[in-house]
This record gives sequence, C-alpha cells and structure tokens, in this order.
Amino acid sequence: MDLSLAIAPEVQEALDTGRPVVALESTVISHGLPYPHNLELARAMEQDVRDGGAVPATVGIVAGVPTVGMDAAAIERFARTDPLHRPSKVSRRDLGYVIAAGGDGATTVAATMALAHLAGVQVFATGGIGGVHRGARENWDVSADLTELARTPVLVVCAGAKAILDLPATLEYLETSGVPVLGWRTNEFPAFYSASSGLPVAPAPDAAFVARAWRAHRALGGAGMLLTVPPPAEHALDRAMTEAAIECALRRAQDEGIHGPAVTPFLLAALARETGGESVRANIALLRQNARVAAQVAAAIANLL
Ligand code: PSU
Ligand code: MN
Repeated sequence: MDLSLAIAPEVQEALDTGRPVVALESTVISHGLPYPHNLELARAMEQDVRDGGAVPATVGIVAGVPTVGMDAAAIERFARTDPLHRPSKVSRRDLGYVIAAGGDGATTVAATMALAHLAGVQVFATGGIGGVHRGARENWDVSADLTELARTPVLVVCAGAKAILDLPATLEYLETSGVPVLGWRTNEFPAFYSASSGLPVAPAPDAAFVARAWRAHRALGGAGMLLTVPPPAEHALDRAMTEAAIECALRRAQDEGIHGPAVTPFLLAALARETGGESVRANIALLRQNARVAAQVAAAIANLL
C-alpha cells in the first residue's frame, strides 16, 4: 500500500549518496520541554548533528503528512505548545489516525523509528526512551518504544530510559526482545538524569565499534539497538534529590488520575517544577550530547559501506 512520505531534499540526497543522516523526534519538542527551551533545543540539536558531519532529519506528522526532515516553520509550529494548538502525541498506534485526520502529530521514539526506517535512516538521537513504568504490574503501562525496538531496525542513541521508569524491568524487556543495549564508554546503564543506575550494559569504546556491532546485529536479523550515553557530568542531577522529586511527581499523577500517553509528559513537567528547572537543563544538555554522538556513529556506519 502506498503512503506518501515527505523527505526533505537534503535528507534524500544524503541517503542517495550514502552520507550520514540522523533522525530526531518531535514529541520531545511538543510534549517534553517547555517553550521556548524546546524550540532552542530543536534547532541546537540539528546544528549539533551538522557539526558532527551528518544531516539532521526531524520527524513528525505535518498536517497529515509523515515527514522526515521537517522545515524550520514546521519545527517552530510544533514548539508552540499552547494547549489549543499543540500537536498530538503520536506513538506507533496513532500514526494512521493522525494521517487520516490530517492533523499535526509529534512523534514519539516508537513512531519516529517507524518513519525513519521507512525513509532509510538508520540512526536516531533522542533523550530517553519510554519503558516499563513503575507500577506496570498493576497498570500494564509499558511504552510502545520497547515493542518498536524489537521490530524496527533503527539504532537509537539515548541516555537510557527516563528515571521515572522501572529501569531493571525495562532492561529485562529489552533483553527478552533481543535488543542490544550498548554503553558509550561506560558499562553502566545511564539513569537519564545521572550516569549511574547500578545496572550493566555492554561497553562500546568508540563509534567504529558501535558501527561494527550494528552491522553484525543487522546481518543476523536483529532489529532495533540502543546506544546509551551517560549525561554530561556537569549537568547530572543528584540521585537522591531526583528520586524524591520523582516519588512526589508519581504520587501527584496518581492523585490526579493521569494515565495513558499523558503520563510521561505529566511526570516530566512535574519533575521540572520540583527541581526548579534543573531537570530541564539536564535534559537539554544530554539531548545535545546524544545528537553529537549519533552524528559520529552515523558517520562511522557510512564509512563501513
Ligand atoms: N525523552 C525525553 N522527553 C520526552 C520523551 C523522551 O527526554 O518527552 C518522550 C519520547 O517521545 C518517548 C515518549 O518516546 O516520551 C514515551 O512516551 P510513553 O511512555 O507514553 O510511550
Ligand atoms: Mn504508556
């Protein structure tokens, strides 16, 4: 079946000539960070990818059109997050609906992977993936990011899973799904706002190594892969303080009856308030670092071919 996918000319040209491309998601713009930090961040990440020698492709549904490589005007519109005009949060299951409805949709990790793969983009940089929520034993809240990693061949560069999640359960899920979890110069799974979680990952020394592991994984029929990058030390948050703020945010989400796709944006906003904006600064710093690492990795993959 045919689907019209809009690929920015610059992105298409890079793909045609085997040059590195890095996909970026739009949920983090429309639902993950407050305005105007989100707009600055979206622009800065594109520049970080360029500085690393790759072409950025911000992904979203723009007026019903799945788009790989959003233009500046679309990115600006997606950053204007007043409740009346905010693009909806689009995960894998929502793609068809938003395309049919002709609206704007900000794509999550899962939906961004799906569109990136369709366009032929192999590397994608984000902040933290969704995962198994705390309390999943009762509420079954497991992000579609995990099922997407199990089926769609895209290498996702991130700072682990958000600390608001159940990290051991998230790693178990990834293991069951055959999703490799590599650590960028670390053997510990990053906890998003801090570098350490006490959980193991397979250390990768450099981009060339990651590229070789990716090629072998793909050749053996594997799908998604994670490269986890510890957040920059100077912006990492104190773990005890973060944990207390998370507990508080989780209680509030429960009291207010927040569920479904609203949970993650609610918790991120609550955490930003609890930490006096520290979590937003940390989030931005690690997103930018991930964009730089992803550009290096995309270049190393292009060099293998
Ligand atoms: N990482 C961030 N901020 C975010 C997200 C990730 O730093 O806003 C978004 C991503 O788009 C991710 C989504 O895919 O949260 C997960 O949502 P859910 O748990 O509802 O699947
Ligand atoms: Mn969920």
